[in-house]
Amino acid sequence: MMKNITNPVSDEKISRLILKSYFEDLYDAVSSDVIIAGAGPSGLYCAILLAQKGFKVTVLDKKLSPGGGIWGGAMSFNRVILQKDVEGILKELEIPYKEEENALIVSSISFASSLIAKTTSFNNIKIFNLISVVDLYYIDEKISGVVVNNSAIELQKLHVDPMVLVSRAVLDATGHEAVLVNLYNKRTKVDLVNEFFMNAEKGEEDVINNTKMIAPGLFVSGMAANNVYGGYRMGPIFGGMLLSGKKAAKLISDYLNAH
Ligand code: 48F
Repeated sequence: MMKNITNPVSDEKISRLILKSYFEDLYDAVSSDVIIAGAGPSGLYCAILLAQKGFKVTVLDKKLSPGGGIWGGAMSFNRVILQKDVEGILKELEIPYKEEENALIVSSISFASSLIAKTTSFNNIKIFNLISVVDLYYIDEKISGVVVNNSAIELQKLHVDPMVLVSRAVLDATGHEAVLVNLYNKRTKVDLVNEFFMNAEKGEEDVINNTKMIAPGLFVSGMAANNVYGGYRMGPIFGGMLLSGKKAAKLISDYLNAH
């Protein structure tokens, strides 16, 4: 009988190729210029802009799918809204949109998948899902990387020691939880305020203004920034998240160029 597949791949080869490829990348990610914790809109867009400037970037997300809060749209209705201010960014990322009432309507599925596809198109960005940041790495009085563990191990609360990935700068883009800033706050008090009530117009301004350097080497963007500084929370509107990622990329590249 004629075979449909003329280049069959054995199970043994599948295992070998996957392990070799994955661990080559993970080995390479032991040291980067920037580690971004959280693959939501602010983290992913920041990664893209830093990679365009030539920095070596590692993106870590604890969940199965990168994309953070984009996928869910609004109350599970798969649409999100962006301000016309970011129309240029949507064009650059090749994300289709429709304009109505002076606002842009975007499918959350095309937004998340295009942002992820763009991120994975850079050789100098390594993206790892199912890896949780569990602590900060602090050397010479500056944040110098993160402590990580496998998310399944974290979920099961197994007693398995984590490992360190080093970097010259770290971005907390973990969304509402602001995980890294909270970890920093456990050792050195930061004025952590917690996000304020829902207000799209105020929250979207706040998220850009609150994108800052928290301590030498540690930056915060996106919803995490509003959580830290008491900015208003917001629903399925995402222009501020992209502009926060853009501001974080500028702050981080200025910091890296100066150190
Ligand atoms: O929450 P998220 O999408 O971050 P964002 O860039 O965007 C916020 C919006 O999605 C939304 C909003 C719209 O206006 O307000 O909330 O601020 O993505 C955060 C990502 O961080 C991951 C998490 O799985 C999510 O994908 N994350 C959280 N904790 C950790 C983590 C951790 N400890 N280690 C690694 N990733």
